[in-house]
Amino acid sequence: ASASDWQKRTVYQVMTDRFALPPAQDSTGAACDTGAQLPCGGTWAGIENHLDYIQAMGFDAIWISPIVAQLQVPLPPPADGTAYHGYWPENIYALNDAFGTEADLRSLVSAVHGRGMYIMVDVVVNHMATYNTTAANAAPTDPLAGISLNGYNPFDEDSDYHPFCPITNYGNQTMVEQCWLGSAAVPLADVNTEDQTTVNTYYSWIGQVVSNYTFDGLRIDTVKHIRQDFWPGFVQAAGVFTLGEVLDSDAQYVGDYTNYVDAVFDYPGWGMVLQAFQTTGGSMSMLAQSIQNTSTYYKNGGFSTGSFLENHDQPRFPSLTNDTGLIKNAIAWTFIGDGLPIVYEGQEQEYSGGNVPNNREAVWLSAYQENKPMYKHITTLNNARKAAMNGSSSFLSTHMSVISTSTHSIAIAKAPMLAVLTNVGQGAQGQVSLSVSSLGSGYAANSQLVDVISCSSVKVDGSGNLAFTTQAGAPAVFLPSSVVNTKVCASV
Ligand code: ABC
Ligand code: CA
Repeated sequence: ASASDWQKRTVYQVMTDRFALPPAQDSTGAACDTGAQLPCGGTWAGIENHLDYIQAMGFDAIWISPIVAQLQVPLPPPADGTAYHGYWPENIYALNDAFGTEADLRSLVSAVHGRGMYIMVDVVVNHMATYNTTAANAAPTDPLAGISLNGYNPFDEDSDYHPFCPITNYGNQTMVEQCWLGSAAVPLADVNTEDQTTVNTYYSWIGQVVSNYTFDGLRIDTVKHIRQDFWPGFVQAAGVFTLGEVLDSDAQYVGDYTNYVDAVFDYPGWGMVLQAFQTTGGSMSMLAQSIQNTSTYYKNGGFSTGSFLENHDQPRFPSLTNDTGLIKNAIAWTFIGDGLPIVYEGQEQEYSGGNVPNNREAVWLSAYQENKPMYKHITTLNNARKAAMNGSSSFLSTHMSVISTSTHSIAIAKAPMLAVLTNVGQGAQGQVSLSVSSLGSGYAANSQLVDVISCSSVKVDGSGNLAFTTQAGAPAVFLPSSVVNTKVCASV
């Protein structure tokens, strides 16, 4: 599937080890201590068994953890834990048997496709993980001297890697590309992607992975850690949509990578969303700044971004605030804009773990309840986006734009959708009145709109202004009444 195919979708991020136990264990459950950083038992068969839960929330795509065979560390594990997350490759030609068999993976992919959904696989090509017996508790020396590359496939020789150096200065791009991530105990041996044979190995590998399992897209790990001109050949060999991780808050720096992969996670925008909604004193103008940044620095503006509030690397939003008004607004941001909306498993259950590893709670501990407030909120937002798309052929090609901002609110149009986000918070005295003036084209004077969050109707006045009230600090997401169907709001 191409970038434009993916643009019509919304994505649920599954961390495979933490989403669902295999069907046979499902009813008994299992404890999962996030702090222990050990495998908790989630599998591909488990995901397949709980696709209803994801699809009923309105998602039509999933992203799964990396699938390849992983480094095994001795137990008890070192401080950075074990490879339960899948980001410690050791053999890229074998599957991670902790997640199931090849048949299980094929079965998952075909079940996803059978529902008309897409599946994106996470891939790691910057490094192979190593366990350093000599330096585990010491300052890093040359870890390759303390490890064996026996069984690594490919890249089983020291010369397949950049000479050891830890990344100590993220401002030094050569160091970012050619030195090593990871710790002294688990150094992530940096593959020598300056070498053309190695590059070709990765290109043919990715082509095989995609065609062998018929994946629809890729989430690419550590994109800023390989030289930019490695990526176009990789993207071409993959032949499907590529969404890259460039972990940085600088929009110009991150945006530049959209010239090399199809899209990148909007990490700069994410930082601004936190600043807007983390407290009721947050800065709403940050959101306007973020929209300006994407249009300035990203290849196709916001269309070349993945929009998210949480992921497996960052503290969950409810660990920063427990104000449900703020949480609902922050989640709404993901869905009302140009970026591909992505929700990390557990957001719908209002999980509140902080930094890694505490943000990787097992979803089965929630019993997959579908009546939770955020599950319903996300469902509404997914349905609203679908309704906007079905109701207007130009929704996807229309860039979001700011209509107005005030201390506590911002009105953002992506016609026919009009969102008014606020950080007044849940404690704001009952109902709060907001008004938006000069809506402009797309929202004609006297037209009838529905706020799909409260499922109430409001009318644009004769001069094109909109006045409405919101409760408990909730966001408002308006659609013309003509495009609102009973799936979005049962009765309006
Ligand atoms: C484990 C433990 C951690 C422990 C660490 C040493 O070991 O869990 O508690 O601190 C995987 C696992 C992790 C594991 C790592 C290392 O491997 O998931 O649990 O950590 O063994 C990707 C993935 C991530 C994955 C890997 C490795 C890469 O999404 O899940 O981690 O395959 C860098 C990379 C980024 C990478 C991230 C973990 O590390 O660039 O691709 N993520 C600055 C740098 C960033 C850097 C970040 C690290 O620090 O600029 O490049 O990310 O925290 C902003 C600035 C940013 C700044 C942040 C902190 O602040 O703008 O630049 O980021 O304001
Ligand atoms: Ca590298």
